[in-house]
Amino acid sequence: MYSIDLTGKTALITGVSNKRSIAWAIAQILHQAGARLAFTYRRERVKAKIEGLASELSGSLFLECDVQNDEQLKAVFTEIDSKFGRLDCLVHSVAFAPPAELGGLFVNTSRDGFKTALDISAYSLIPMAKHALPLMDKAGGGSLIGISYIAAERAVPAYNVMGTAKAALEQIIRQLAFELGPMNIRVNGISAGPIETVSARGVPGFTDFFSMYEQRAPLKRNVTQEEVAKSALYLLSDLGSGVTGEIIFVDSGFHIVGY
Ligand code: 1JT
Repeated sequence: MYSIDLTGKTALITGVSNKRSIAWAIAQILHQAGARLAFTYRRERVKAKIEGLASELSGSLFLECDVQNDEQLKAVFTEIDSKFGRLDCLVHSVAFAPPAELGGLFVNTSRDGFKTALDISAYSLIPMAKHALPLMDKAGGGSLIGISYIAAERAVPAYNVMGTAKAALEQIIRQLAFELGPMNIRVNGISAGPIETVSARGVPGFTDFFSMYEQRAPLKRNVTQEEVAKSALYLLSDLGSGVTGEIIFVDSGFHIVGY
């Protein structure tokens, strides 16, 4: 019999900002599987919110981490090493682009907007993997995941520079999978369908995408955070042991449709 038991394992979860966050659904499912969790938050204001959410997840660590800050990134892993002594799973679920970059014309993408979007949404996985490596090596291996979107490989209106960032993220996933494979560290991505998170709600035209999936996707509905979390659990646990460098679509099958 195969089962998922993460007792004695530890996971670092980035990108929880509220109860609708994809990362929050992943945190809950990893907790149910028995993992000890560490959360990073961007600002002190968000810390209280995450601590409130995670209050039932006893033994969790809460660490400040602006992914654009090298010292903070490093400190997160030093802290995990001293409190947990190992790391088995890492969830990269952070993305940002300045609001002006989404919804308008892609030709108007600013140099600063491009730098910010790619720095936060794609580059950040590289130093995370670097610092996770010795901790995962101690544990005999590990599993990292990132969250992507179909705009990484197709032209999607309004998503603009975030599509550029997701394309970079997906290649970073493959390059890291190649480099960390010999240490038994797997790196994969989940390409999610549109989900009504707080960051998505602020995007002009987002609701149109929601109804398009209901009409065109094979499953004739949208996906939930929990459905993304179930695939995350598979990739982060031993069930995904032979899988690395892969991007799995959790999108009601939308990406296979040709009309
Ligand atoms: C960001 C935002 C990253 C919204 C995001 C995102 N990844 C997915 N979404 C939802 C979305 C947004 C658009 C879209 C489809 C889905 C907002 C803040 C910056 C980071 O267009 C088709 C625009």
